[in-house]
This record gives sequence, C-alpha cells and structure tokens, in this order.
Amino acid sequence: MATSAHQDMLSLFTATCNATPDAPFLIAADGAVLTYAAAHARAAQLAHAFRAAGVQAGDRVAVQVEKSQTALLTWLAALQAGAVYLPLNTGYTTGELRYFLGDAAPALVLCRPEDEAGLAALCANLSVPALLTLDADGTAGSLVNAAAGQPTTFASTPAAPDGLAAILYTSGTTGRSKGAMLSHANLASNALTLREYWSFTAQDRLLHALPIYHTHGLFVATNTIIASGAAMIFLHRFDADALVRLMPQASVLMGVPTFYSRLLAHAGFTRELAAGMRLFVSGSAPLSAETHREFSALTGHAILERYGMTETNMNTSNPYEGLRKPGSVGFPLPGVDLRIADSETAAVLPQGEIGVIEVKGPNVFGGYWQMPEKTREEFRADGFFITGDLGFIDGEGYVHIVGRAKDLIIAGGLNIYPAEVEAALDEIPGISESAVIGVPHADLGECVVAVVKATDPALEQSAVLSALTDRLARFKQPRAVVFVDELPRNAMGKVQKAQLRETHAGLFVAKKV
Ligand code: MCA
Ligand code: AMP
Repeated sequence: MATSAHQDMLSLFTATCNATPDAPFLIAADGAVLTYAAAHARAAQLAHAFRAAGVQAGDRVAVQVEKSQTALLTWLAALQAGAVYLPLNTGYTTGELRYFLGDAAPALVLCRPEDEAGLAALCANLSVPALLTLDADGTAGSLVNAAAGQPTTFASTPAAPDGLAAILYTSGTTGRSKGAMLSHANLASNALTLREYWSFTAQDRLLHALPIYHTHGLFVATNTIIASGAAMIFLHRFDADALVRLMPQASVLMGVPTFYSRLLAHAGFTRELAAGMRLFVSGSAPLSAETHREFSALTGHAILERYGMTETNMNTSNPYEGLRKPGSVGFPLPGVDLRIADSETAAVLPQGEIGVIEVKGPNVFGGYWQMPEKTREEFRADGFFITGDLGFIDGEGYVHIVGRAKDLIIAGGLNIYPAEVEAALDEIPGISESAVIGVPHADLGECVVAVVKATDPALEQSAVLSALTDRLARFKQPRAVVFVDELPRNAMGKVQKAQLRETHAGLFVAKKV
C-alpha cells in the first residue's frame, strides 16, 4: 500500500502497481479493464517514446489532446521520464497556444492529428523541437507509433520531492496567464490527504467524467485513485446518460456543480440509482445551497463540497463523517493552515469576519513559472499564499466563500478572466470599449456577457461573436453581447461592474444553456 513515505506520484503509482498489479486502474465504458501493471507498462513505453523524441529529465512536455486512456497515461509517462507535465485545455486556439508554448518552451508538444499542420508551423516558429500526435481514441497517432515495441519498463531516476512535476496555466487578472509550478510533493501530499479524508479504499470505483487538463480531473481524481489503489470508470466527457447508466458500477463521483444540476434534471437519476454510491464530491465553483438541498432530498446523499485552486491543490473539505454544510466548503484539510486576512492591511481577521482567504501547507505551489515578481506579490512574507477568494470562518470552524477579490468568472467550472475577453473585444473594429461580466446561468452557474460601446451603429452580436471565434477558446466567448451608449463609470472613471451585473442578472436565469 502506498504510504505517506511516498513524496511523489511516480513512487505512489509504482507502489500500487507492485502491491496490486492485477487490480483494475481504468475501466472503459464498455467494461474493458486496464490493470495497474498494464498501465505501468504502457506508460513506460510512452516514456521511451518521449525520450526518443528528445525529452530529457526536467524538460516540459505540453499536451493538448482529447481525453482517452492513453492521454491520461501520458501524465504517468512524463513522471517516468522525469519530464514536467503541461496539460492544455483542448479548447485553446492557436493564438492562445502560441503564448503557452512560447512561455514554457517545451521540448515536446503532443497534439491532435488534425492540429498537426498548424502546430508544426507554430513549433517551428517557437523553436519547439518535437511534435507528436494522438487521436481522440488514444489508439493512433505518431506517439502511439513511437511507443509501439518499446520496452515495458523504464529506468526512472527517483524524483526530488521539491522537483517540478507539472506546470498548469491559470488565467491572469491582467491578461497574461501564469504557469503554476507544482512540485512532486505538492501533488503526492494532497493525494494522500484526500485518500484519508474521503476514506478511499482499493474497492472504490470513481466515475471519471471531468476533463484531464485541469487540477480537478487530473490530480484530485486521478492521483487520489492511484494513491488508493482504486479504479476509475473512465468516460470521454460528461454525459448525464452515461453517468446514469454506469452509476450502478461506481462508488464515487467527482464533479463540478453543473454535473449535479444536470443529474438532477435527468429523469433516470433516482434515489435507487444513487443508493449504491458512497460519495458525491463537488468543487471548482460554488455549489448552490439549493442544489445541495435538492440533491439531498432526492437521493439522501449530502454532496461533499471542497475548495481548491490550481496553485494550491485542495485546501478545504466538508467532513466525510459529520455535517456537510450547504453553502460551505468545510474545514482546512489536515496540514493546511488557513486564515482570513484584511486584503488591504494583511491583518489577520477575527473569526466570523469576511476577508481574503490565505493558505499555507505542503499542497501550496512554489511559484509562477518565470514570474518571480508575480510570485512575490501573491505570497505574504510568512509564506501564506493569497488566494484572492473572499470568505469567513463560522463559529463551528467551517469555511464559507462569499465572493472573489479577483475579477474572475467561473462557467461550468472553467475560469475566465474578463480582462482577456475585453482585450479581444476592444480589438474588433467598431467597438470602442467593453466590459465583461459574469451573470447567473442555470446550467453553468455563471456565464460570460459582454457589454460593449460600439462606434459602428450597424455592429451586431453575430459579427462580434464571429470575430472572437479564432481568438478565444469557446468557453471564454460571451453568451450575449449587450450594446450600450455608455459604460457606467464611477467618479474615478472605473467601470462599475457591480451595477452591470445587477442590470443584466436576469439574462440567463430561466434558460438552460
Ligand atoms: C462547454 N462549453 C462551455 C463550457 N463547457 N461554455 C462555457 N463554460 C463551460 N464550462 C461550451 C461548448 O463548447 C458548447 O459550445 C456549449 O458550451 C454547450 O456545450 P455542452 O455540450 O452543454 O457542454 P459540455 O461539453 O457538456 O460541457 C459542460 C461541462 C464541462 C460538463 C460543465 O465544461 C466540464 O466538464 N467542465 C468541468 C471543468 C473542470 O474540470 N474544471 C476544473 C478546473 P457550442 O454552443 O459552440 O457548441 S480545476 C479548478 O477549478 C480547481 C483547482 C478546483 O477547485 O477544482
Ligand atoms: P482555478 O484557477 O481553475 O484553479 O480555480 C480556482 C478557483 O475556483 C478558486 O480560487 C475559487 O475561486 C474557485 N473554487 C474552487 N472550488 C470552489 C468551491 N467549492 N466554491 C467556490 N469556489 C470554488
């Protein structure tokens, strides 16, 4: 059994593989099983393919491919090869990729076969030396060809706990995305903590329907399962029908709030269906107290809400045993120090007062890739990381998130920074200025709305949206464009977004997607 002596995900994975080689790791929707031993062997072959492509220890491997078993194994292959994993949202456009690849300077890019031509030009331009492909099923592409026939073991060098395991880009308030540098110990410690806190065992079967390019699906789900020696029923994407069909074989579901509101709207999702489940976990965005209560009323299960960030992995969780409070994100996890501070003075606030949430612990990242100043700005002198989330701690010690100091929109669990969308809008001929806000959305929790001042009276929503198609990933694109004569500004000339949010709050409330 993997223990807390293991301070990196490769040794946790290897320990599980050695202890239970024949245990299932990945179970396909059709029931086909990939055991731990087979996963370790396939990951070794992929690691050899990385080496053959020129990847050395410490090099970055950037991955933008559809979710498949092989795609997941590239994370474990990067660990075996000692490479730094850099997963990228499949929705990012070439323009967005140019920034990430330019900033991270990977030794290898893995992409979808259909993107190869465009990316080859980009890689040549950015001096990225190697490009391989992987198809949506994970069964074809130049990576698969390069891995075929390779040895099924790889002589890995043990990872230093504070060595770099992954870089995950998070959007920035000022437009430039920041690469959060996560160490081996950051990831392994959080996986072990979650295994204990959520009572995972090797018998668990996690329904995995999240994307694997973000912390939630890649680390919270996958790493915790590996640390437990459990298995994942691995779905290509979220599909309520598939979840309902496969739930009788599962014991745990991890999802964003949209998963739960969509399940509640599904006729096949019943108390009987949920009866065999041990745990439903929600995170990445606020789960409304209403959804929490509706879910309890229907199934008898209290969804366990937890709170994390790309930079910190998981910080807090409602308890496994005991009250899971609707609207709360629970207690700081073991080993995590959490405090509420005044965002201006940095003074620690008394219990019950609202301030910015700050955290410190083995889960917290080391800094932003090649941004020492940005890193310094976001840490206090005593090592606490300033999350930018606003919250308070109640009389029973539960943490509540009440808002965000950072100007962030979360739609369906994906983050969008208004500044980036505003910059893209302002470049469109006929738009003089813009303000991007998040408004309540029945399905996604929040969605993006653009309020624009046009100099061209003939400019229409459709033209604005089509101008953004190649600029921004689909999830960042506004769901509505509202034309105004003037943006409301305060005496300082600052756009009053609170007022805009209030004015447009009703745009999507009654609509589903
Ligand atoms: C899809 N679309 C979206 C989103 N997802 N638009 C805005 N926000 C989204 N999240 C677009 C699609 O491109 C499509 O565009 C249209 O919306 C409808 O798509 P639909 O089929 O309904 O969407 P879906 O494919 O079912 O996806 C919705 C989803 C998915 C299941 C909620 O976005 C998802 O799996 N979200 C999870 C994200 C996640 O893993 N977040 C964790 C980040 P068109 O109309 O053009 O066809 S990690 C994190 O936040 C921290 C660390 C933490 O605490 O976990
Ligand atoms: P990301 O930048 O993708 O890592 O998203 C992290 C942000 O998601 C946090 O800073 C929070 O604003 C938000 N978040 C994550 N989990 C929760 C939750 N359970 N409730 C409210 N917000 C959350």
